[in-house]
Amino acid sequence: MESRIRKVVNITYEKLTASLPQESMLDELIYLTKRLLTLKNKSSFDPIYIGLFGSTGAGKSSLLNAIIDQQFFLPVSDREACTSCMVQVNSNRGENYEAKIHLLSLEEWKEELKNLVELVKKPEEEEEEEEKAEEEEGEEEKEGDVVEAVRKLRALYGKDAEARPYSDLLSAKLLVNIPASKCIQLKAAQAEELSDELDPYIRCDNYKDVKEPAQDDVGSRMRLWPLIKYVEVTIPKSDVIPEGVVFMDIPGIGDYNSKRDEMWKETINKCSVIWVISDIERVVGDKVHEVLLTESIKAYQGGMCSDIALVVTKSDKLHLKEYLRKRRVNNIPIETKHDAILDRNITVKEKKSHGMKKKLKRTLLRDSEVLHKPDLVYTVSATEYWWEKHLTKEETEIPKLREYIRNIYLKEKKQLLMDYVTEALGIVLLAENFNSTQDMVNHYQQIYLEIFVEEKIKALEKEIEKCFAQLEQPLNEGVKQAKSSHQKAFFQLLTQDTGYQGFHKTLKAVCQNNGVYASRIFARIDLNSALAQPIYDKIGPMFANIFRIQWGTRASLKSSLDMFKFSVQEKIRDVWKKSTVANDNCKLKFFIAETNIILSTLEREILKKKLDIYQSLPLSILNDLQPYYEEAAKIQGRQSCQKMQNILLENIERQMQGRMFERAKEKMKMQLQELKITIIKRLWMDISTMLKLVLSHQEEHTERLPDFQNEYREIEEIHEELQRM
Ligand SMILES: Nc1nc2c(ncn2[C@@H]2O[C@H](COP(=O)(O)OP(=O)(O)O)[C@@H](O)[C@H]2O)c(=O)[nH]1
Ligand SMILES: [Mg+2]
Repeated sequence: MESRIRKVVNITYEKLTASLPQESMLDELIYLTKRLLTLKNKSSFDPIYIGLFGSTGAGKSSLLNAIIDQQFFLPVSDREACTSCMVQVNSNRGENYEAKIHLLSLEEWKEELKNLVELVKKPEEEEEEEEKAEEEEGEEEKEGDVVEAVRKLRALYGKDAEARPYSDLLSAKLLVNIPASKCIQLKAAQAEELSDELDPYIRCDNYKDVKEPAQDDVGSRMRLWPLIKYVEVTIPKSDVIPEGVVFMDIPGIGDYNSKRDEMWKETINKCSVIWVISDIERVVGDKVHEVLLTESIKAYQGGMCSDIALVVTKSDKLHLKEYLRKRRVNNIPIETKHDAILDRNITVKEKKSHGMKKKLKRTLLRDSEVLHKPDLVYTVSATEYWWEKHLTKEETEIPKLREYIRNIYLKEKKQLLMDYVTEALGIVLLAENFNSTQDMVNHYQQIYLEIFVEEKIKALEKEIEKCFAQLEQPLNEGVKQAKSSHQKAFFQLLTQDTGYQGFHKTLKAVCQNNGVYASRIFARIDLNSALAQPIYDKIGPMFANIFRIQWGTRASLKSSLDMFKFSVQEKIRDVWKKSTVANDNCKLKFFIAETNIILSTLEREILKKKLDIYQSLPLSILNDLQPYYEEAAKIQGRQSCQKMQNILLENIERQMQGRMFERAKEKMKMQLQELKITIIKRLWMDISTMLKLVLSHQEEHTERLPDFQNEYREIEEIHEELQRM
């Protein structure tokens, strides 16, 4: 269907441009050609992003390899050996496997360097005692933030880099060259070959043995990893993954570097589907995936996400004897590992689906589509997909996930195609229209229509205000809640009696990064969002209701827009019927098609704006707290940890009791107000332009366009077929 419609659009364009006069084109013709050209050049539809969201080691890369049916493609991490950067997997029509490694610019690196140096700084004399204990402990906590910072510095500046001051490092030459393009491109004919090439860049385990700056090629490659911003890989067209699907491998906690962290957030928000990935041995009890689920629900609320699932990995990891001993119910006898795996899969699914539904219901609407999916939880095994030792391919559930992707893909693609066809229909109708010298309505009817539309837009503005006003009460309740609650997690962090010695460094990093820090030990810390959470908890369902796009209810923005559209379309049908002017229905059809396009374009823009509105709360809070973060970040010397805690606690408490939350609320309301104005302005402009095109008194043009009857019929046919699907 896509190629059929593209063909018609191309033919229409050729026909039109061939017949156009060279000079003094009428406005209508200019408009028409421009629209058609835009449509023709829309080379591919927006990709559909699927996010695999999980901690390092959860099995994301292995899962992706299985899904794309390439056993050795994305490097798999054995014991923390791979950097946890974001990886984007596309497919294209080419023959090759390609990778692009995007690097931080020198400026972006310098910004990170400053924070890293602070983090690894040697203790000043007064602090020494505090620190000594920590150093002794150091060896044990390999994953710590400080250890990671040291690794990065050593990779780029050589041995003992952590002992050098910032100014020194700033002027030092990096042991690697950053290519001017900030991008390294690799290409290979085979998946494995590319994987081998990619591997040294993102592996970071061997640097420790490299004492001296390795100037050779491989050594240099192995030092680049701290600079990687993200990696983009492209696989050739594949039978298992439809074109236009993009996978995003998203590490669980975000990133220390603010540029990367920004990207991390953006990426989550552009995913249509988010899979929270969790290891089966951790999924029960471990809380990490709960945090990830909360992040995903935020993306569902604020971003493009319309579907969430929990994918539990490594279902093959099972010790039969242990499992049997722990298993309580004995009604179904289990003898083989195969049976035990499947048995556990069922239990995990039941338990996790239940928990997820409970959590989703708290923030989303009861009739949200995601709550009514047959499967919320998948239990997969990437290893067994290749081995088939205990499980069949079907039982690894990899094919099931592919089916899932296919369904999402078809659903979204159908919608995109529908929009495209509707637009084509409108344009061809407009072209047909051009030749007609008949007026659609008489002069009075025209004025009458214009007034009608103007009034309807005014009424719509009121409706939108009413719609947004529904947030007022939950917002107020949220502010009240935020002020009175002691926001446990948040205060726990700040008042932590540091059982963990490196805590004050973490706290320092939190302050340096304005309250947001992806710590290896404490997972993601985001003080501003944590403070806003009680408000989010209160407004959640209503916010979802207002911005819902599936089944509009009376309370939603979409239903106000729909009502507006229907009443305007109804009116023009009415006027057209009563028109005394002799008339074909070509103009009427154009009008209907064009209003549909205007409104659906607007809806897509609203979806994008939604994110700004949703994020306005923590941004406003950050704005109020910034001076105190800065103040605390400067603290040095004896008992710096205690001092930092005091500054933060005192000031945050004061701000909380002051108007911080009210200001956040006002910011959100302001954003809503802005959205309303944008909607009204856009509608007014687009609809009056369209009315002018349809209703303006037509004079006999000297130019005549060719006949587009055939093209029109073909497009209409496709349109109907799509509707029946
Ligand atoms: N037994 C088993 N191990 C797996 C499976 N998938 C991944 N792993 C192992 O888990 C570790 C981390 O996997 P990786 O895909 O790199 O995780 P990522 O960091 O999330 O990308 C590696 O040692 C893999 O071999 C699985 O299905 N079964
Ligand atoms: Mg990985």
